[in-house]
Amino acid sequence: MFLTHLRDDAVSRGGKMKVSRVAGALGAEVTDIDVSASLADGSIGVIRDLLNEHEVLFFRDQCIAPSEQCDMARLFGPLQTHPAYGTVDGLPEVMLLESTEAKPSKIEVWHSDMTFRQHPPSVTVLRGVTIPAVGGDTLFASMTSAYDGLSAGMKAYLEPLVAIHDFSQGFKESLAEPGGRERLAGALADNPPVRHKVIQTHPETGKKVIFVNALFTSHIEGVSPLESSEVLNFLYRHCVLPEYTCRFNWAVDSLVLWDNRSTQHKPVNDFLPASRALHRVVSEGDLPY
Ligand SMILES: O=C(O)CCC(=O)C(=O)O
Ligand SMILES: [Fe+2]
Repeated sequence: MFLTHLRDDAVSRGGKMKVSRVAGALGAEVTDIDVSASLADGSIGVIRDLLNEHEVLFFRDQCIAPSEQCDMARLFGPLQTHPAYGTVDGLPEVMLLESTEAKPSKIEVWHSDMTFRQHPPSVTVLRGVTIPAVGGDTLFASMTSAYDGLSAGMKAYLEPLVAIHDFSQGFKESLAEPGGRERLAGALADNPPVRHKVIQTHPETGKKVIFVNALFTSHIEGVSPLESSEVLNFLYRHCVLPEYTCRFNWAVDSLVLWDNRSTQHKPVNDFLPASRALHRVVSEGDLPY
C-alpha cells in the first residue's frame, strides 16, 4: 500500500496533479500530469519544489520526445554530456543506456551520477524506452536520511573529510576491454580525479547529505588506506539500509527525475536475457557546498 498524501499547494499550482509519497525516506509518484503540455504552458515549474521535497519523482505514461526530455532537464540547469556513453542520433545530450544479452549493463553498484566531475549533474531525467516484462527495477536511497541516521560522533568525524572521485575507477570494466583504453583515452585525459567533501550541504534545501559512492569514490584523503576503506565500506552499507530506500518498477514511457546531489541509485540487473533501454539526460544545477 502506498502512503498517500496530497499537497494542496502543489495541486493548485500544478493543475490537478496528484503527489503520492511511496516510501518513508524518499520518492513520490506524480499522477494526473501531462508533462509535455505542462512544459508548453510553464506549469512544470512546480516540479522543482516537489523534487526538493521528495528527492526522486516518478511519472507514468509520458510519451515525450527526446527533445522534450531535454527541455524538462533544462528546467534545472544547462545540460551535460557524458564522455563514455552512446547517445541518440542528433541529440548528444540524450544518453542511451542499453542492456542486452550480448552486452549486459555494467552498472552494478549503488552510485550517484558522474561524481568524477568537479561539477556533477544536479538532476537526472530518465525515461523507459524498452522495458522487460519482469525485473529491471531501479532502487533509490536518500543520502539526506542516511546522514540523519548517523551518530553525532560519526557526523563530527566525517565533517572535515574530503574524498577523491575517479572516472577510471567507475569505468574500470570498460577500460579493461580490448581496445577500451584507446576508446576512452580522451575521456580519461579530460577527467582526472577530483575532490569532493564527504558531507555536503544541498544548495536548495540546506540539508546535509553523505556524498561518497562505491562506483566513483576511490579513497578518503589524508587517512590511512585501511581507515579510508573501512569508513567508506561502513558508509556504503549504511547509506542503503532498506529504511533509506525506495524502488521503482518501470514501464515504457515511465519518466523518473532524481536529485543527484541527495540520492544514490542502482539498477537491478535481474532481467536477462530480456533487453532494457532507457534515455538519460542530466543537468548541471547549483553545486552542493
Ligand atoms: O538503469 C537504471 O535503472 C539506472 C541507470 C543509471 O545508473 C543511470 O541512469 O544513471
Ligand atoms: Fe546512474
